[in-house]
Amino acid sequence: MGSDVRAAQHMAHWGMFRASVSGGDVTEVHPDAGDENPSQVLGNVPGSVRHRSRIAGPAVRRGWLENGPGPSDRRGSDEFVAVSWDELTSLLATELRRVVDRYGNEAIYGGSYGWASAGRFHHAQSQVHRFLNCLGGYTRSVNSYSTGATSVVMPHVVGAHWKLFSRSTSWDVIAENTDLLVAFGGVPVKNTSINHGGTSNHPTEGALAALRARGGRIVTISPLRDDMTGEATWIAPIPGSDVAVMLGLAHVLVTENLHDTAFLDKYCTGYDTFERYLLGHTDGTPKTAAWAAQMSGLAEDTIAELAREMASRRTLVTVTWSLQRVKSGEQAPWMGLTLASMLGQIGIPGGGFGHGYGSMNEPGLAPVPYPLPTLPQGHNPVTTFIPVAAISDMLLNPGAEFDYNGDRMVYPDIRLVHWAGGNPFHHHQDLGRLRRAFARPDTVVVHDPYWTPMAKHADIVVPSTTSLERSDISCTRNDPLLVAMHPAVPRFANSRDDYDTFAAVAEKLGIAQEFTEGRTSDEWLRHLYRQWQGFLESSSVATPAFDDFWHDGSFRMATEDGLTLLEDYRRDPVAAPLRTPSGRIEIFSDVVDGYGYDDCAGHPTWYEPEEWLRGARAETFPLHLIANQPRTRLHSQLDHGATSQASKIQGREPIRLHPTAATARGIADGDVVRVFNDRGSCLAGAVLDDGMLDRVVQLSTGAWYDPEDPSDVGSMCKHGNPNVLTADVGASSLSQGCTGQHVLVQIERYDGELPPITAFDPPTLVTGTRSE
Ligand SMILES: Nc1nc2c(c(=O)[nH]1)N[C@H]1C(S)=C(S)[C@@H](COP(=O)(O)OP(=O)(O)OC[C@H]3O[C@@H](n4cnc5c(=O)[nH]c(N)nc54)[C@H](O)[C@@H]3O)O[C@H]1N2
Ligand SMILES: Nc1nc2c(c(=O)[nH]1)N[C@H]1C(S)=C(S)[C@@H](COP(=O)(O)OP(=O)(O)OC[C@H]3O[C@@H](n4cnc5c(=O)[nH]c(N)nc54)[C@H](O)[C@@H]3O)O[C@H]1N2
Ligand SMILES: [Mo]
Repeated sequence: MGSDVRAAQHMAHWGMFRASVSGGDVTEVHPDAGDENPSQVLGNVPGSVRHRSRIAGPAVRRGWLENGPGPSDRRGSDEFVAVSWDELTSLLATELRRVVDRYGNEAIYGGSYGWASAGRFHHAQSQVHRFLNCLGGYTRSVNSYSTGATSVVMPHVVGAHWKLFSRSTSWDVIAENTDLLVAFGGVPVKNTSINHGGTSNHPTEGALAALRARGGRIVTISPLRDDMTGEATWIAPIPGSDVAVMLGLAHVLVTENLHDTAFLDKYCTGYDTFERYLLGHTDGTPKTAAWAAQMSGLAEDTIAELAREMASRRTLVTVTWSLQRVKSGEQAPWMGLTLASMLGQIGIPGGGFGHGYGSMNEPGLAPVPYPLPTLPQGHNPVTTFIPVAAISDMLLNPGAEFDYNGDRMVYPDIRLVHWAGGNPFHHHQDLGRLRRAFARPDTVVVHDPYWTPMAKHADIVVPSTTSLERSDISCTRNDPLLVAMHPAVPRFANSRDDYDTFAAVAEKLGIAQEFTEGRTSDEWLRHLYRQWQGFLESSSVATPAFDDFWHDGSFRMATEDGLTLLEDYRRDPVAAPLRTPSGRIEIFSDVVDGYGYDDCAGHPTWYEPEEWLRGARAETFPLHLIANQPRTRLHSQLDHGATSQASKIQGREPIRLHPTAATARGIADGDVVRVFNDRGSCLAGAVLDDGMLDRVVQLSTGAWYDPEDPSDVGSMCKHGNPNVLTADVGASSLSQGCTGQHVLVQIERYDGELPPITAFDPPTLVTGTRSE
């Protein structure tokens, strides 16, 4: 391979860059000149292509190869046998055929949740879904781990949820017009590194600075001070108490007659019912500032004064997505919108409501007004689905009933799980339970470039290329650039593009023509581009020829600048009604009320969570762990990269804790600690920080799950994955959304001998007798 030093242009979810290459790997990354604030996550890329954790060739779990398909608790501890590509594709085709013939397509779980890589054609989920659709369909998943509660409740409340992000008030409008930004969950700039499908600029920090320079004030409401960078007033309620704080603010508005009744009358429905609850007429508890202070640990005056200030200035209320990734997660965005409605500034530049500023590099960025090139996924005739975070429930309880968004549904009996581009051992809660769940199906198929814990739990392991090894086109809804992703390096070892793998399996199954339509991947890129071009031409938008685009490297699309969320609706609620039953903002939803759930009423409601500091569980597990997104990487991706590794303490994921909590436990900065509760335990490296509540600790997601004893499902994770601790429960009967953000724990100094990190070592791989 030699030292072929060039600089191929590439797009990752965390930014656009050029990659210098030598010896078949990336040696340096050069952020795109157009990016005003490039992400440090780029630092994980050098060395990633040929890292020892890459899967070098097709592999099959020994027990599966020897005994055939069937449930097995050896998943995750068995060794693997290296096989040829021909053997792998034959085994996979035969097994898919067996499951479809014997149990029907419903028995294949193809939800395959996960972020995979940027690039519209090689997008792993699109590939696996298209492939399985050609085979006759699969049980799918709906919603996301990101916004599981929001995506179910907000359509009832405002008739949409994506629109809240993709058509949110733009950063420019906020910088120019907002006087007071009240940010529940802060605006953590670390998270604005990322947008799905890539992102060419990072304007958040600049926008916040411009807002301050204009005299705007920022109030950040979060257990962690650094959820906001730069000058701001920091208010730290105990985690999980935000809805109580918002109710307290609302109570002050009503009792001091500061709420906008004209707005509530004209644009909302059901405010009166909500107000009776707020004032305590329905449950005997007025949600006063004093009550909210008691729930949240804040001072009563802090709440009352903030409410008055909010009513007196151009105020934007924003709620991060983290606030809905908890039990009763529907309530915070619903109540945030209700609070903004009471202030009456929705649809006015710089006022109103926002959801997800600082959660993703999407809210606040201008959207592209037309569709983007997309690989068609075909039609799935199987109607069975699960809310995405019900994976363990489904696998453990076939035939059991569950609630979801007004329906009573039944879990299918899954025989084969097919995953490409996701890592459930990153994303799911209660990993011990997940391991028991993954022991149930007959077959688990995983495509990944790396020996992630998910790949180590598979029966059939399909080595994928990384996006750096292939050509693709990237773009995303709230970014102007369509980008040519030029391959930076040759394919690693015996890996293959997922597309080529699916094409080979499709050939063996007799569905090659349906899947490939006779195109190679390069032909698909041209095809998708030309299709998109044709669509734009019909709207009189000029685009370059494919070859020019490919050569130039990018094409700048038009964007809709200067948006204000729900501006149209405010201007004319009759001409531009919301897609709710009433056409208005539903502070009270008859539909949700009609479901009769005891954990999600018809209006925003305060529900005491189980995992919180004021509950009974805190007597045993007295620290509130925030399992938030990692600053140093995207989820579990490239955890072995330089930026991620630089943050580790003795190889373990850093856990931040307050000096008071540390001293009480004899823990010093840099010590390794054991974090535990009744579900599991992990090691982590202590970092002392007084910018947090003293009973809060913070351990981000994403350290590769690394059990001390892989054959024991409850084994301690040596590396610091917080999902060994989190509860596998849905947000409510309405959404069943992911609740991984919060969990109560206890911590102690770890004085035992430190077990070595083995997460990035490939499993034992024996060479099979068979060859290509
Ligand atoms: N406790 C707790 N848990 C959480 C959260 C939380 O707040 N707290 N947050 C949740 C959220 S919001 C999310 S979105 C999820 C994220 O969970 P995931 O999206 O599952 O996490 P990733 O690490 O991004 O996994 C992507 C995988 O795709 C692989 N990959 C990359 N490119 C390709 C490709 O081209 N082909 C194939 N086949 N594979 C590829 C990567 O190597 C990686 O293993 O985690 C959730 N989990
Ligand atoms: N660098 C980086 N950026 C990312 C990701 C990543 O993995 N790495 N993942 C991306 C993805 S897929 C998603 S969905 C988004 C997720 O976006 P979010 O869900 O908004 O992100 P988190 O970092 O989990 O949480 C944001 C902050 O909320 C605060 N918080 C937690 N609980 C509470 C609470 O009860 N009350 C209040 N007031 N604040 C609380 C935490 O201190 C935390 O830092 O991030 C995206 N951005
Ligand atoms: Mo997410």
